[in-house]
Amino acid sequence: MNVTQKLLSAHLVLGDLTPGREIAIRIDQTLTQDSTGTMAYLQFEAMGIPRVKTEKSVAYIDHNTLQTGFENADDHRYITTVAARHGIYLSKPGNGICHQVHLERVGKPGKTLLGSDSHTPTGGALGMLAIGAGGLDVAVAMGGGAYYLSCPRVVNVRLTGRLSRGVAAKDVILELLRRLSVKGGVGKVMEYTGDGVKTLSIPERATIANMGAELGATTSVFPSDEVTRAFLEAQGRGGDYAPLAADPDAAYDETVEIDLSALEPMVALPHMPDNVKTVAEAGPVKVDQVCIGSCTNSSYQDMMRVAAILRGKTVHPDVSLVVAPGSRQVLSMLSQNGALHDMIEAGARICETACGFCIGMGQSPCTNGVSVRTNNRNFFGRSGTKSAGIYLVSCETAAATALTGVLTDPRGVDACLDVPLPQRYAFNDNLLLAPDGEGQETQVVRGPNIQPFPKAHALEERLEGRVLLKMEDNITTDHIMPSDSSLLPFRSNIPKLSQHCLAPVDPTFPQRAREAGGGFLLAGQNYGQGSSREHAALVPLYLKVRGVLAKSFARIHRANLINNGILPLEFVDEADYDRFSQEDVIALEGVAQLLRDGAQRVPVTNLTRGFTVEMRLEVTPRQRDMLLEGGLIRMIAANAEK
Ligand code: MIC
Ligand code: SF4
Repeated sequence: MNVTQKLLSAHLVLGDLTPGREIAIRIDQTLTQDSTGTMAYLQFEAMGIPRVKTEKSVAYIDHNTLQTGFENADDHRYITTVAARHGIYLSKPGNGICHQVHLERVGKPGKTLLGSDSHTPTGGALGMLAIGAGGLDVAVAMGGGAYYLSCPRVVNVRLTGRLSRGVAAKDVILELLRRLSVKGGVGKVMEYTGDGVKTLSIPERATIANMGAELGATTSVFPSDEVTRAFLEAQGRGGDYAPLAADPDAAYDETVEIDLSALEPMVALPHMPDNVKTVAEAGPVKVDQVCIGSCTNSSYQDMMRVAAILRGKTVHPDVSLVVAPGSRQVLSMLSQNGALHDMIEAGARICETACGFCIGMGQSPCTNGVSVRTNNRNFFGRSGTKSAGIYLVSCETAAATALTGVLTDPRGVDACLDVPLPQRYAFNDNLLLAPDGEGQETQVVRGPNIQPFPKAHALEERLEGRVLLKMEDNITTDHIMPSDSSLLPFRSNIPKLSQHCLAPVDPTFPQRAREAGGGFLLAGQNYGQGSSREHAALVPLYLKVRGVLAKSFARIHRANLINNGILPLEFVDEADYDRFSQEDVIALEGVAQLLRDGAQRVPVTNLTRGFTVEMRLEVTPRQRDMLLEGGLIRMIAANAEK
């Protein structure tokens, strides 16, 4: 078996490991972050389960830390109290970005982790099966329920050689994105093998596993080896180590070869993470801003390389350099060893250890600005400035660029980039609060910003409605439910969010959807890629969207639609997409009965143009029940009654 099969089979509670078939796995650990967590805990509360049933569940507060009003702080207080009441660990704001802290302090080789954040696969660096999902799926896992997924195909990413000086782990994943695209990983696990693996530290593996999310992959995994052992020991967690390796004769569904020695610094140009060129090909683009941090690139090793490049120099006069270390542990170590001083002296603006600029929580670039960043997504508008262009690079490229003011290949920098890994990290869990006692006496505090979430209703026999919006390929959840400093505070307020749904595609959409009393969406390939935010389903549900007609869907978003009773319909013949226009009125006849009968295709009639096409509605029996009942919560309630 390969590592993925070992992890899956050790946790399998339903099905067999045939790619494409539905399986269910037991979840050992969960994580939530605040911007998806508030909703996940409201849903967990609705299930009426007193105490989480996982080995460890952690609630992180790291996204909405820009407290410009009472809303974020209200969410923090709600999460703090709900965590204490239900046996969940709390990582306080200031402790760091969920994925970085989970890697340092919580993740364990051989375990499964389900997180309400699409970059949960970062944990794959430790030999975990770490998967991102919607908040509702995570709520179910906290209650001891299995996680259902389509059994992935396993890609062998065989690494040989060793990265040369100035070439980083980020360049490995950017190269994969260049080759495979943002949909290249859909339905697959990227499993890293080969001699090159042992040359990569855990934080470097984490960068690669993290950004596997941008390939659309179910997750990414590394073996757990001596490098893993050393990392866990240095974190004072040697006891958590367990070895995990593929069998010598392990089989894979596909193989991709990467010679680390042959890689060069890479950059993803605006506005898609797969729009990748070498830094040399991109040329000396003039830069206004450089932002270093995020769950992709904010480890101690990353930050020390940045400090080494900046030491004794000054940021270019035209550049604003922002540095946000990924965790309190990292920041604390930088402050102890003088690296922070080097950054400050060079002119870096040091930000809180949080998601910050990565999710548009501050540091929006200037009009038409060029911002070079180390995070994982450069989707249109995500930085908070629509006219800005975001370029994704490694920490080394970012730091070199900050000094020159133009996109710069870091291989020429005059600095020592060999950062010795600490024998012992400065760990301190005083901001990772353990839930004490039974917790049931804790009163859950809900502020006025916390509104009830919408629930679907049972599927009717006949659906009719207008195509409210026709969209192209690769629409992200940042398009569907944008998030920036003005909207993130309202993640527990669906009515408020609904005023901005799909606005980056068409600002008139929310009003038109309301006036039409709901309808359908029409999209191209890979609809709903990106973030795990369930809001991209909950808000359309609130606006009475009954189904999405698309060429294909991204994994997490498709699950979120079904969990919320919205039909994900796929064109059998992609050419049919062109036969539908915005404003066409369509109807689905007898759809509930067809589902009950186990049909995997349903007829969709275009009443405006007078034709009918077959569309795929390939759902498992469990998903069928969810759609018929009106979503996962109603299905759970119905099953409980039965
Ligand atoms: C993101 O990077 O887009 C986020 C913000 O972390 C999201 C979660 C969210 O929308 O709250 C993700 O990746 O799932
Ligand atoms: Fe936070 Fe950005 Fe990572 Fe999402 S991708 S978890 S917003 S740092």
